[in-house]
Amino acid sequence: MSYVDEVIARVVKENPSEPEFHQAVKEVLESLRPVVDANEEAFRRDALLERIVNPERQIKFRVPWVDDKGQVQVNTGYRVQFNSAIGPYKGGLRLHPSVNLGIIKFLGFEQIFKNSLTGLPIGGGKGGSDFDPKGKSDREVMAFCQSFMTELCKYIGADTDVPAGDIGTGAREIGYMFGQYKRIKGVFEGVLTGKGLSYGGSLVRTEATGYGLIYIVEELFKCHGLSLKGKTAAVSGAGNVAIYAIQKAQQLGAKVVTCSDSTGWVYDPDGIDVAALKEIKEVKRQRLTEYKKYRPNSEYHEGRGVWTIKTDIALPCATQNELNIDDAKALVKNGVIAVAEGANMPTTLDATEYLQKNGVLFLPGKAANAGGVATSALEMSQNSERLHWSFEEVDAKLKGIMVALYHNIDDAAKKYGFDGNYVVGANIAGFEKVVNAMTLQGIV
Ligand code: NDP
Ligand code: 2IT
Repeated sequence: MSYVDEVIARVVKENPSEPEFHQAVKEVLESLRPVVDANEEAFRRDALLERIVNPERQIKFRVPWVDDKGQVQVNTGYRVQFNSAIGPYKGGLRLHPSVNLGIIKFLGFEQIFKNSLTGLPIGGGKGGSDFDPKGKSDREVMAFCQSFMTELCKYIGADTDVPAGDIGTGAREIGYMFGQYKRIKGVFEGVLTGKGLSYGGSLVRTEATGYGLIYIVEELFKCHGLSLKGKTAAVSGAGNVAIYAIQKAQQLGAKVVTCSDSTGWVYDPDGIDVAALKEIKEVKRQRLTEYKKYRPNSEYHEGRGVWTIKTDIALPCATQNELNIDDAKALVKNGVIAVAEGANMPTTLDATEYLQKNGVLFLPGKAANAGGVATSALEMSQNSERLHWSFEEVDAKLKGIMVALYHNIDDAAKKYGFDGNYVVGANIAGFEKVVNAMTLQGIV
């Protein structure tokens, strides 16, 4: 059996009931075959792949908090510190009832390669809890965040592990967590990113993942003699990533006609109204059923369906495995040109393969959504030098990072004979830097 196959089999055996983690490991290791085959003896001797698929540390803890009725609730908290070869652990905190160890491990594993691709000195980590912020009062969210941080603060720090937002964790949650960290540790430091602008946050961090997604699609299009102007796009999700992807796509002349949330989806033939979407989701925290009140010409449908609409570009920005093989077939049938992942692993493995085989330009999440964590690293830099950069300065740096990232993965794909396969390109380019750092640091 090849080394890659052996390690995949071992991961599946040793981590039962973690299908998302298996999926992420398979996708990465499969595409590393050319590199691993070329270095098999040395990699085997150093157990390189076994080390890369095993987190350096995983922390699981109890999070008790009191709800508004005086009832004690208990959630489970996680932080997986996956790989610190190239910098302090860095990655978001997901708050969603579906969270379990396998999901946090898949996200942490992806984060290693994504963070490497940004070109910045950040290692890979991820955390979160099965707490559901939906329908909770601000006081309850604060109670949860304070209890969560009371335990998490023992393991993180500005130079060791720097969490940030993800699904369910936005500016409000980061604020409560930062306040509690500072109170317990007595230190004002850049221990979290995505902070408010009044206490050390960076301009553009809120917009960064969505903007970065569109910047890399713009570069992909440019290199294929295409333009975003006049193109139509389907977006899924209606959260942080989706909202700012829609905003930037529209600024650059594309028309985004869909968005979705966990219960339904919207089709707006005139283009999604971003101001209305922000009001509904960021301010009022309501469901997308409200959208029709702002835009009477739009349609709301229960369930899922954004990928059935004929568009030039598809941007999955909600969650893992939300674009399956049937969706991929519908997109191809409708002549989609490109799919770029704003979310982490939103496309199933067979759907990815189908899209690529049918000539669709496909940008994987670890490349396409890296603008968020890249800007988090820029927030860390600003915190370290105790300075605050302008919007234009951060935005220009973000754009530069996304353009360089595109060429990095494009070059890596070409170098190994997989021209145009950005999954292979991203995995190899991300892996090479981490492996180099691990090798130079010895067996740790
Ligand atoms: P948000 O919580 O802001 O938004 C998530 C959106 O997706 C919401 O509209 C939510 O619906 C919907 N959604 C979440 N879970 C499901 C589900 N199980 N089924 C259907 N819809 C769902 O999160 P983000 O926008 O921050 O994150 C979206 C994706 O992007 C995630 O995969 C995340 O890991 C990834 N990502 C985020 C980055 C960031 O900087 N925030 C950076 C890189 C990647 P509802 O409104 O009903 O809750
Ligand atoms: O998946 C991701 O890259 C994020 N949720 C952002 C992580 C970060 O540290 O900014």
